[in-house]
Amino acid sequence: MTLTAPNQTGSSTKPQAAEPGAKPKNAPASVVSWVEEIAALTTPESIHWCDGSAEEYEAITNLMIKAGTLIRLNPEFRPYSFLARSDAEDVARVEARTFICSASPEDAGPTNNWRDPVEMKETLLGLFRGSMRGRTMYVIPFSLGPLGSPMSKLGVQVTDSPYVAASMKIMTRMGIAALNLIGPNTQWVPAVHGVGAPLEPGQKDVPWPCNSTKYISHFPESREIWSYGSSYGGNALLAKKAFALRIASVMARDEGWLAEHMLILKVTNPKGRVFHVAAAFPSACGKTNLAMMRPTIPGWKVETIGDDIAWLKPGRDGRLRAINPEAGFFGVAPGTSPKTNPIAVETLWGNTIFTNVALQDNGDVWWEGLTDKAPDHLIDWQGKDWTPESGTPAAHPNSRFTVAASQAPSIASSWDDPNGVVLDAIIFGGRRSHNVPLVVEARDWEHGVYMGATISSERTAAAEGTVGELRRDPFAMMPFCGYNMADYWSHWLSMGETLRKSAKVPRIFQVNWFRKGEDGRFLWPGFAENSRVLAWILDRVDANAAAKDTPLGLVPLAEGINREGLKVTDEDWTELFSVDREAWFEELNGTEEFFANFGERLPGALSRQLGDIRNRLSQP
Ligand code: SAT
Ligand code: MN
Repeated sequence: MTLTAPNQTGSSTKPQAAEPGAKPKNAPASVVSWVEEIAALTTPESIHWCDGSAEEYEAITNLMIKAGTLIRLNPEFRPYSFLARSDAEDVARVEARTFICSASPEDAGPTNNWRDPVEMKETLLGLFRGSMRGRTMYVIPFSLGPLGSPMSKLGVQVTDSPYVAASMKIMTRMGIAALNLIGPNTQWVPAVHGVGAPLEPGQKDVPWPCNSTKYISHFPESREIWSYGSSYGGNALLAKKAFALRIASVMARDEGWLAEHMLILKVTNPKGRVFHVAAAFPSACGKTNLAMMRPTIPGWKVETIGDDIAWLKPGRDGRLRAINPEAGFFGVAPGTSPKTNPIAVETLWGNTIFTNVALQDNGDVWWEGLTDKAPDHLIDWQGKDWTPESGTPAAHPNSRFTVAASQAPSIASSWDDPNGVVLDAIIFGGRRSHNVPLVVEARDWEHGVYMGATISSERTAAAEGTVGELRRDPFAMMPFCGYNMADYWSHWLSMGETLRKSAKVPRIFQVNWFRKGEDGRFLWPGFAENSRVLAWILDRVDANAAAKDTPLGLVPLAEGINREGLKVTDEDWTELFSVDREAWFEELNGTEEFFANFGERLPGALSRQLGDIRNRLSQP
């Protein structure tokens, strides 16, 4: 059997919901024939077409409570909420098992795991054959982006995991309304997900079925996703990193837009002027905290549009517009507290699926950092008794909450505007204890692309390698770019050309909240105080703030950022922006080595930018 990408023909009459779970009347022929093909391969016991209704969500979660996959939390503290505990081996995205299967290895590039698409398809067909036996296959039509928006894309995921089906209801616009948008000529992305745990007749299921063999495979040319063996996060919620970043980045390259690993903010200044900002940060840089920030400076207001992914496209006026393709947050729980992120804590009042956090004796959840003092007794993420003496984390470090974006008290009313919002500024961040100043403005778009391409962050967890070691994460897209990273940089450069021709181009900035002094102390308080830096950035956009030219770019004057009420001394301030030439020459040598991995595909503009910085640093 050969599986082909679905053809794009279908019926012209709108689908209508039938009995719960049944195939909708007039379901698009292209979807029906693909679903039949996958069912013939995987042989599920039954097929459930998701309509996306609240009743359906309730039925699926009830089913999981019976199966032991979900525990209902105490409604007194956490109404309409659940706890899921994963298999101990299935707790995070697995980059080593994530593949880009383009026809040519050069099109995947040196930063991706490449596999031959024909061989990978054969492997997957072997693994998926009969793999859904004894299970229900859920068919999940979804829209990435507001329903019917010209910037949105459609997809259909099949999965034999009810946990994935329920999570997709929160994370995307899912169900009959999305299916309705698939016409005879509509492009949609097929995504196959299987836990890889067929059931023999009468065999008792486990709460979190999965397989030790895992493949998260992307076919950029045929725009398909196949994922096997894991039900955790981006491995399984295929609308997220797999579609909205890896496949979408390829679509964006071909269609002239950008699919980015960025949060989106709406910011209003004291004069009432509204700005929109997109920002890319590697993991462990407080991206969710920034997305939900409550500013400390008077008169400024920050609202959330997205916390993880942004699709950016020039509008009819030529200006770059942004949408959040997702409809929910899949956020890391540990470290989220009333101090670090009060808005996230408020968002999680109810209607939330928690995965791998700890359970309190009162039926509510807990994780490290939520309160200063841990409760005396908990059930940990593996279902075992836990006390503060246990010496292990009660919640898994990658434990998560899944919650609708609309539930955030900080959500902007424009968050699902089908026309998107006009971007004024783009920010690139990283976690760097040395070298990188608190904030620098790029001289122009090309310099900004260099800033994005050279994002790097220090490792914070031993699990990721040596703590403190530098990890390069260009545009925070290292694991998420669906094609050659150097081609992606060229695409960013050419987008600058396009934007410059017809309109105002967003200004680009680099930030670093994590610089340390000689004494090892953080020089900047971070968290909500980052609103002061944001204010300078937006004052720059409005041409109200002065800046000083340095070899690295434009930085604020000492009085340019309001430090009232902060313990940041004048010496700290100087250190936050100090440039150690020797250290910077080393930094540039490291960047040059990194760039060399891309050979001839490296855009000349980036080598030129590097040379310019070296020259400016060499001047006395
Ligand atoms: O699991 S996700 O890919 O959704 C989140 C992450 O690991 O970045
Ligand atoms: Mn992310």
